[in-house]
Amino acid sequence: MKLTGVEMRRIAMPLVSPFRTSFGTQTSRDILLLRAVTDQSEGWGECVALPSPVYSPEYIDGAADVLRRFLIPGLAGVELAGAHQIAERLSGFLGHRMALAALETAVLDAELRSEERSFARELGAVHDRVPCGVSVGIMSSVPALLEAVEGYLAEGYLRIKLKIEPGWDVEPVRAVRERFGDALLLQVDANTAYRLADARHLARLDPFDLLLIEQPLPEEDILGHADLQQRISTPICLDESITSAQSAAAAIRLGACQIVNIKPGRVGGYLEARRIHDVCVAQGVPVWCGGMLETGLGRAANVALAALPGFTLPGDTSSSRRYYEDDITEPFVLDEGHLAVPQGPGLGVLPRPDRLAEVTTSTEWIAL
Ligand code: OSB
Ligand code: MG
Repeated sequence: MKLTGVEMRRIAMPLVSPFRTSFGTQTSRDILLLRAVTDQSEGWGECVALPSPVYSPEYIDGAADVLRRFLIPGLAGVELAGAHQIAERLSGFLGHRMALAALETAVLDAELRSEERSFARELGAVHDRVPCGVSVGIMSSVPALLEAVEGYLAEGYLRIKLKIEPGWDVEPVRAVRERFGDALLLQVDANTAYRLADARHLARLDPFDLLLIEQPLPEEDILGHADLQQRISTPICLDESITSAQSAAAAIRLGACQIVNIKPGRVGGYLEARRIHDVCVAQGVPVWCGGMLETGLGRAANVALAALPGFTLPGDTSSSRRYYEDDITEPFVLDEGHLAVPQGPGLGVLPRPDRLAEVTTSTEWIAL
């Protein structure tokens, strides 16, 4: 298989409601899509980089630049036995995992489509549907939060994740727990908003029987998470800190987390995501599939990944309508709290041409 070129396409997608986290508020999404064209077929990849480097060091224009200058040209003239050779081939270029993940995904999709194999089968999925949670942003008031959570529960979501930050933590958690009861699967995500000195404050979340607290401390503070875990009983789950199977193994060994959030974009692609899954299974650490407000393209691959056996907690794999009124693919629809794993070749979904044209803001063809 040889790559003949890659189309880089930017799309603008309004969100159905603003999404506020400890690092900022998103009201619409500016997304980079890749369409990889090989001598045999073509495939799609969605880059999860945000417009600015506030969740990870990557940002969309930076991802587009490194793809255009280094990653895509790095595959010129290369005969690939498969997409699994891409990461090794480009290993001289450091970092930029979200950019790399998008490229590897697009080529893997092309490869699998030409061989009529699905992502689910290729990754090792063992379920045909996956249980879904929903990530609920920081709200203007506790009543507004309770109303949002009530709506999501009515839709069937099986687990609620509340975004927290200093000033929006114990009270919203208490209110949700009191209103919806002890049986609700509830967890929180701080997106690095605390410091180890906040340990006593974070211990105030312990009585609420949370499934986990996601990434309380900064990305590089692995030892801080290990120390914090000694001082709180809520299990720590890492998101931002886990950038590879190697960093996952180290974090687990050091006692920095008991649970891992796997986001393929953050770790350089679905193949590395599967390696993290394998490391965690070997260590008895539960994993779940995170999300980056993906369109149906990224969601299709995430849902396939979430069907691997070690994904024992509901993921941030919500329905299309939680994010977008009109997704670019056929919408993912929640059925009794689950999404069906796509079974068709490759991602099993394609952008609808009319909708894609409507949301496209620019396209660029990189010929090899
Ligand atoms: O920390 O999990 C996160 C969205 C953007 C950036 C970071 C995160 C998130 C989410 C949303 O929590 C998850 C989703 O896609 O629903
Ligand atoms: Mg997170």
